[in-house]
Amino acid sequence: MNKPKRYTITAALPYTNGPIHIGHLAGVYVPADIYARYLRLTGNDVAFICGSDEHGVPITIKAKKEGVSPQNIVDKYHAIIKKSFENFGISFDNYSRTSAKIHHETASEFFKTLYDKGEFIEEITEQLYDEAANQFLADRFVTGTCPKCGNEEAYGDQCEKCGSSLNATDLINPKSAITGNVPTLKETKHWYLPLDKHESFLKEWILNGHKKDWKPNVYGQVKSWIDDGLRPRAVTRDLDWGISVPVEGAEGKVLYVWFDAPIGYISSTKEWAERVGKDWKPYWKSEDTKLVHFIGKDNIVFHCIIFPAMLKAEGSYILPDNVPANEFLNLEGNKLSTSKNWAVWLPDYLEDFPNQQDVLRYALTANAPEAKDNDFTWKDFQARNNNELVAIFGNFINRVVVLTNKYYQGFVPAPNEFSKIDNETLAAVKAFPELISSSIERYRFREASQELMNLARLGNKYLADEEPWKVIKVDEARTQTIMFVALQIASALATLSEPFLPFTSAKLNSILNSTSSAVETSWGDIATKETLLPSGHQIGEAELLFSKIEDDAIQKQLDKLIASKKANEAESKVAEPQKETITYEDFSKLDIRVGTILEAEKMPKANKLLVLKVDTGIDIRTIVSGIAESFTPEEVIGKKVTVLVNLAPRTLRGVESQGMILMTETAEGKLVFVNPDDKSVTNGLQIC
Ligand code: B3M
Ligand code: ZN
Repeated sequence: MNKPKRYTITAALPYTNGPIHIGHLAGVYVPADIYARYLRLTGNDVAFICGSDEHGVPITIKAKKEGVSPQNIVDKYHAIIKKSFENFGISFDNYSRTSAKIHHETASEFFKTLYDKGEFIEEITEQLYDEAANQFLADRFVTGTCPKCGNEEAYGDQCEKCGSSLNATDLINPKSAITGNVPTLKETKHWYLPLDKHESFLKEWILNGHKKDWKPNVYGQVKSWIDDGLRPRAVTRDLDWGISVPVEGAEGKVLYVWFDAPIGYISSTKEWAERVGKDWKPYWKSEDTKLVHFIGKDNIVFHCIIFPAMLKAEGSYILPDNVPANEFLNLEGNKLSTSKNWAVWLPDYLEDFPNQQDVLRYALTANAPEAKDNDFTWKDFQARNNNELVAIFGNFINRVVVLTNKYYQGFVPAPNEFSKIDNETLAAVKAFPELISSSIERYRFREASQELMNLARLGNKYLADEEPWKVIKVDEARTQTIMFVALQIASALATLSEPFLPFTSAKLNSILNSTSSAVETSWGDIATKETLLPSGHQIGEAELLFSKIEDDAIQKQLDKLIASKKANEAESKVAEPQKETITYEDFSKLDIRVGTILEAEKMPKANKLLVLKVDTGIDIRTIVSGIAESFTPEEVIGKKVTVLVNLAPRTLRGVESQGMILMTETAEGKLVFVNPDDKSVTNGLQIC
């Protein structure tokens, strides 16, 4: 697209079923904020939009768990999340919520428009139903095995492992998340968005269009869905929490959360425009607007296929120019998990590291999961702070400010003749805005943050090489020039760091006294202006920008995680109650023998299953065993095992399993072969 007239930047609306953690910040909000701040700083018209996603099953489930109303839950977490964003300097122009009246109206109207245009299919189908809970089971109310990848914990609308978007009835072995029961089928009427009808448009727009510049992870996922063929998707649900379906004959039904939530971007924009006296429409309807959605990888299908199909069907909206979705961030080698409390919650972080928002922002950006899942470790966090922010950025600024105050009472000195090094250094500084811009505009925020650090490195090296603290003793004129050059670098850093380190940038601008219009520096000035901080300008006193993080502060965080791990183990250690007593006759029916595993291989497309050939002493037979997550095939070949040989055969993924290997599961969830001498096999563990 030509240079856009304005930008609409959206960041995924967080579910208000808990506070937010570093994974959310790294994946979505920090990159979106860097992008928005950068665009504002370079003089663009920007609407940076977000809000709380307050509908959907996760919220109802949380409310049920806590025995309070869903409203209660969303009010609580909306406030907490909003505060966290403010605390971390996420500079939304508007942060709304999907329970707002303006959103209910906008989403209802959107649905009505599509309904009136005949864009939906109305259909009565059999849906999963929990007889005991008296409720239809959609989305996260039902879990089961993903038909695509075999993940046994897929949800009714999506598999988080392979990213597939699912219908609840697609799940193999579905189970109610409310009661644990196996659901029955019951008829109900719903409205479907015929994605198949939009397939050729989506193909044209994404695959043949200019979307090849989308990130490979995003483009690849979208392509594979389109290649698989799209199917109609229900956009209504039988639930009592959400936006009522605004047509007749839809009593007791609400809009599917993924139908209403993306419309939340539009309602939040309307709310903002109303507040600041602007017209919202160009931000969503004008072809010269660039629309960019920042999301995590589990939201790709909704933003690249379903929402664009909705917008296209409506007819008057623009489509996203890019959807720079990130992969996931792990924490100390494990998947972030709310239920296992394996996370760093933002409110907790701020309590332990007050006023150190920029450190986390920087560590998360420098290590962002842009192209693949990445690991956050506290050691890396400490190193980013101590070795980069403190030792390079902070050290450089501190030296410049301290020496300027010491030698010149805080006044920028007049330079004398520039040496070759001075000229090269000043020229190198001028190249940085373009370098950083280019990375940001290609959504490479890690790279951009490293370029920023390279500028600080350049300053640090310049001072270390020129040694003004030595030169001052012999050559005052030369010292003036060195300090003048160093002050120009400091000024460039103050401006260029703003998108990444907004708190530091503000502090540095105040130290350099560069907020008044006479010396205020814009992004573009750095490359074009001869001088950023003119001689005679007076700067303020030195103040530390960053401080060293000691080992004990890091150990405290690691201890917290160890405590979470222990709590999880203790929870899962609760011994199963003893089963009912059986007679000797019952027992004697079991034919249990010692056997040896002769061969083992992974079952294709199933994460948990190994196909084994076992010598039972009476024959050699095939047994399919759910141990693939604990053992590689190589590890089990040759192992002596206990086998239940007269278990009725069962076919698993087309392979007949003729028996069962006896195993037990340790408190850490690791499967082990039954061998009471094995240290990890403790009393009370059940044979499974
Ligand atoms: N609430 C899902 C999530 O947090 C979601 C995003 C909505 S964006 C319109 O994964
Ligand atoms: Zn899957």
